[in-house]
Amino acid sequence: MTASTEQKDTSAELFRRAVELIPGGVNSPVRAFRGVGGTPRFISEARGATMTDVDGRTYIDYVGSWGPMILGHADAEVVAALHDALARGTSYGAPTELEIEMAEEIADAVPSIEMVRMVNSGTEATMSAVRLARGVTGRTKLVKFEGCYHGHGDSMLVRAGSGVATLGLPDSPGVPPTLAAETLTVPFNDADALARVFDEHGAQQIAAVIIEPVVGNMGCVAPRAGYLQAVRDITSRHHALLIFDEVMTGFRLARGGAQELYSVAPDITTLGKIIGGGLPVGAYGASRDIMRHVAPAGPVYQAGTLSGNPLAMTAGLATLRRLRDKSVYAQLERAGARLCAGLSEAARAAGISTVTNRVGSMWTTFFTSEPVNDWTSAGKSDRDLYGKFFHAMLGEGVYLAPSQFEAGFIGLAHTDELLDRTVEAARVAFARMAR
Ligand code: HOZ
Repeated sequence: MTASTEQKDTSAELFRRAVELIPGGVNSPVRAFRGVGGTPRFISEARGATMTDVDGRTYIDYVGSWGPMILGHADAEVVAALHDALARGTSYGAPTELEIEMAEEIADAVPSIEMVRMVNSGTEATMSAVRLARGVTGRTKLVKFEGCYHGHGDSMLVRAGSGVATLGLPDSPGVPPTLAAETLTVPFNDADALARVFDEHGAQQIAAVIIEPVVGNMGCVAPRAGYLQAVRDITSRHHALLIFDEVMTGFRLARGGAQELYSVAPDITTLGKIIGGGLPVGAYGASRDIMRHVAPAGPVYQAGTLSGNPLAMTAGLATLRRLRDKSVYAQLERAGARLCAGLSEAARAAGISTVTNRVGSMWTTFFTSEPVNDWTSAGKSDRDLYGKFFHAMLGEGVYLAPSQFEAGFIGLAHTDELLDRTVEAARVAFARMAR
């Protein structure tokens, strides 16, 4: 290739600068591309279902900021609402009516939530939910599931999915062993294993069980029929609280999240992503009886200067109000089915073994021939093949999660034409991989 025809790689130049100043060159590990090799694309703008990098290459985007962009990037209504809000100031550190409207919207949508506290990220929401569960029950132990990820709080970084799994890290240094010992782990989709942990560790010690009701952080993994109800029954029997981490699934799988889809009510729910419409946000909510323990109503302390931030509330409300129209979920279901059927067929045609898991608009293609329903089976996926697929798709203009252990997200801006283009790109990618 002559110098004049060489493709510019401004992303690589920016990454070289970034690694000098930011650990690993990124502000969140997975986006460093270590799970797939190569250097991350630096993004200059995004619109609808596409993102454009600093060299002007445009990609059909299935990361969607890891879930929030259900309406698509730079949605006109969200942007207009934000413009309007910006002119009135960006943060007050004092209450606003917007926060009440957000709480009303969430309580109206999510069956088990009567009261809600806004925070600034999903990590903050899960940390706060676990503290609340411990405060309410007076017990200390937490049960989580192998490969589930609930942010980077100390109690949750035990056998975690997402970036921890992507980087193949053992449990993180910096988490005090005494605290890690308070977290017990069991396989997802195995109700007997959960029952055994309650038998072995004494129901009196276990404050809560935290679960992604549909896992996104080992790739997309659905609960088996009846599994979530079994988890509900076991926790109720032992008077432990059940926390559904719906940071990914909330307002995505249904307006009321996975708990609406599967008709299972947790005690505490954590939310994030979509409820901020692309701005930093999280929330946790529960019955009045549980939430009255949170300060200043009760003694369980949790606070935040930017909590309920007016810009985040504005973007979130503009997004959530559009999701009141439940036909959006039928549209997302159709889009998910169209994409995943196409991807599976394209892999089959190329003779490549894949399993594509999907619930609504969350999906993952695993490179394995066995069903993927827990961390052990997800871990059998061929990550080298995923990396090849990822880069072949990137070359064809499709931006997938740069890790096997993350879900893909479809939004309302993914038109049939874009979905079909993605399947065509996959045909090319799989054919290249099969050579
Ligand atoms: N770990 C998050 C998704 N499961 C976000 C990763 C990122 O933003 O890089």
